[in-house]
Amino acid sequence: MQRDTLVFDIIRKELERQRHGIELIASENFTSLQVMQAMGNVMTNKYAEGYPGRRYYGGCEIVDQTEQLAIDRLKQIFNLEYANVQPHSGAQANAAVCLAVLQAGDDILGLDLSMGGHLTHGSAVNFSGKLYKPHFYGVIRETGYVDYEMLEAKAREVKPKMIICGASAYSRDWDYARIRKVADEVGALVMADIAHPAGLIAKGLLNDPFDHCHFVTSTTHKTLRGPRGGIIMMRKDFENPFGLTDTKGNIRMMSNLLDMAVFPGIQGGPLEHVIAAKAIAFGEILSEEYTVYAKQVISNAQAMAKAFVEKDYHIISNGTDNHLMLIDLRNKNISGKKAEQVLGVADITANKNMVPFDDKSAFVTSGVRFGVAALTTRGMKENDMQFVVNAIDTSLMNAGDEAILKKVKQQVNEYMAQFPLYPEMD
Ligand code: DSN
Repeated sequence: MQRDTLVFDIIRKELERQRHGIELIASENFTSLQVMQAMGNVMTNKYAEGYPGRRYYGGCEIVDQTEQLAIDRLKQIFNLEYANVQPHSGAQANAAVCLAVLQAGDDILGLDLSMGGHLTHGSAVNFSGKLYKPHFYGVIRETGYVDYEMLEAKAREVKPKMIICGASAYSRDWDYARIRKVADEVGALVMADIAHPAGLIAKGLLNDPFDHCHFVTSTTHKTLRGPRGGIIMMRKDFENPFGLTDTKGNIRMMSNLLDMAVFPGIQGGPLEHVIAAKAIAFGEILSEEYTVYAKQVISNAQAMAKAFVEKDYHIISNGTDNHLMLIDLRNKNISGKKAEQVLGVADITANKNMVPFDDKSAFVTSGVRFGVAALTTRGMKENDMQFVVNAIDTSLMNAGDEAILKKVKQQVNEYMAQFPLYPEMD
């Protein structure tokens, strides 16, 4: 076949875009070259429905090795009894847990999407809000912290089958023990979705959810810095408490029900090339180098938050424990939508985000979310955060001035040249 230069030229442009800009999308990161190389190889050719050692296709003995390695390394990172590395995404991981433990119409309780939660935690437009009966808790208006009293009151009122904790725009740590306590009281299971802070939890820099939550799910491409994908984990396997059975009517261990929920429940063939890349990323996470990285992520986020506060930006909860922060722009007279667009002109990539108790729609929003996982991978340190905040502030305060935005863009491009990205690709 002729080489498709049209597509490869576009890919090249994306590489240049990533190199030149300031990447602040909290859910993004830059994988290592070896993680990317593992994603583009012959394993993409292989069908491997089933699990290592018990597949529905011949010729799986080699891909079994990488999948087993990914499972073993993930278990080592978080000290687990069970890991499933096949979910194609975090949403699939959450869907599989729901399929394994819930019946259609069951009550679930999660953090409201408009308060920092996630689509798969019960949103009306997602399977989780369509198949199950969703209820929500929020954050405290004055402090921006999760309202645990509201969570407990809701749990006692609706007696959900599952309480979901975790968020996509929440900068504080979680009290998993408190959530488990009320869950036990009302007979609920607990699922923690740690997609955002997983890499920081891996290194003990945030509270450990595993002893308190029955299930823990994550993506692998945010702070974990692996390929795009999902995972499901349990520190301890257990017999399902709702008497749910497999197709033969047998009560099964949760590990078994979770495996069956991923395949054949919601997915077909696993992406063995991506699983090989997950194995590599998990190996990297076990290294001392990654420990240094994870600590730097938190230091950078705190330096960035401080610089924003000094410029009178309103960070929800007034700071951060993790890699991200959510900023309410209402005192700056610019919407999240406009901020995202203006920053884009200056080669600063971020996303508009609703803030708690927002008076604007999800398409406009009053807020913007910033995360530092990607910039930290590029080698930026605390003192670089001041440049980033200055560039953001200058852009937002001169939103209508093309000449100033062009100048900021030029400064951004020059600054980022100090932090080479994938030099091997030249
Ligand atoms: N889209 C992801 C995020 O940006 O947080 C969540 O799915």
